[in-house]
Amino acid sequence: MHDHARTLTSCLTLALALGACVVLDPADLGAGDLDETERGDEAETTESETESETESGTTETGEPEGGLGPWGFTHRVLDLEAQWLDFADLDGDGDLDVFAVQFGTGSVWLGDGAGAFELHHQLALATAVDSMVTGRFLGSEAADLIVFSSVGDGQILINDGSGALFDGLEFPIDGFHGFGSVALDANGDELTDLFIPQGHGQGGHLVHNNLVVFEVEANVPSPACYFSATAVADLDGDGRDDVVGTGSCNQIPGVLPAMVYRHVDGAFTVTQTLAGMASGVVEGGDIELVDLDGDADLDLVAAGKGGLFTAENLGAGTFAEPSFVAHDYAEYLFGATLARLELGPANMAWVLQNHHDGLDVPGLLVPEVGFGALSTEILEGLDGEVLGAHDIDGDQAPDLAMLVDGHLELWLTGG
Ligand SMILES: [Ca+2]
Ligand SMILES: [Ca+2]
Ligand SMILES: [Ca+2]
Ligand SMILES: [Ca+2]
Repeated sequence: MHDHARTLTSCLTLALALGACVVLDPADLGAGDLDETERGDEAETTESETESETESGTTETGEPEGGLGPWGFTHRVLDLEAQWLDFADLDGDGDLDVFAVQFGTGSVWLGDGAGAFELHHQLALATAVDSMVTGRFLGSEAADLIVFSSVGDGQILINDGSGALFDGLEFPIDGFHGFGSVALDANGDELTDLFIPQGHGQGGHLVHNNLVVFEVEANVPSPACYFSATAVADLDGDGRDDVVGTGSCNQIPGVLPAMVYRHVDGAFTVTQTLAGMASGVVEGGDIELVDLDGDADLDLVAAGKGGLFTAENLGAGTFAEPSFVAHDYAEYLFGATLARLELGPANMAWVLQNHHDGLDVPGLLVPEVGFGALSTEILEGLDGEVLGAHDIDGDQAPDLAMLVDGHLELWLTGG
């Protein structure tokens, strides 16, 4: 176990753009308090842990019925209830684990690398949670978390190295925070920093982390009224992570661009603005960076109205103007979540879902040769919220995670 007081500085000072500042007593984070917290959690969670131990090995493996079954995916309904969850390797064994939130309690479920999870640790949360970032906030190998609510402040959860998390500190956020922060290494020091996208014209904030002392390094404009999605990679190879973002507005203007943010001459700034060619709009949907053409440069994919935008990375973090590839899944207009899967070796496709009422059947978008068109398959039997695509079973191909009636369900690539 790590020395919990090892690297915590004498205080946490978090000064975001609007001047919020919190200073905490390091005694609040001492090892004694952790032990007390752990004992308390154990006492409170004995029943559910026992339940988990008896049921963790009995995750139901159903025969594929619709959904991704025709593409060779195996369906699993897990005995893992949550209002919200996300994936990260929390015990450092290389297998993805789950951090799940249910009624104010956060639970760590350790993955076995084959699609089953076992309850490992629980703690009470100070805030509601609808997004999280993971990273090396204290410089230790194990991933720490910062969990966020779109309507309130965040909370830092420190990992003891085994995947047990203990209550760290509040992470106050001023302003709208509905689309989640992203973790990145903005200065190459291998400590995890944050990019905080906001709304209401508040732009985005690059927040530098120095052992959980956070300070705003740069403020940048948002692509539109709101950031709707962001993606991170070191696009220009300078050792500092860069950001691409899309935005949206309540009233759609003529052009909603995607923006590229990179470090130029020591400043984090907008280096490119990309508007769609076909419709003039790159709107509201998810964005990701993936190599589409096999040249090892990460290209850009964004969900737009009635299709996907793709933009080729020309090298050094500069993109060609986007191309629009229409699909015929006409109901999926705004705010679409994209989850990239592989239907075979190097054969990518996207599950597309938006969150509008009554539209909970995701569609599968399959590129045709040369990416000139996307065929659409309605995925009957795949009801629920798409959580994302992650390689959960360790075969290097992404699996699909969904939240269905408050339970985690998986579509695994392997048998
Ligand atoms: Ca793990
Ligand atoms: Ca860079
Ligand atoms: Ca490429
Ligand atoms: Ca997989």
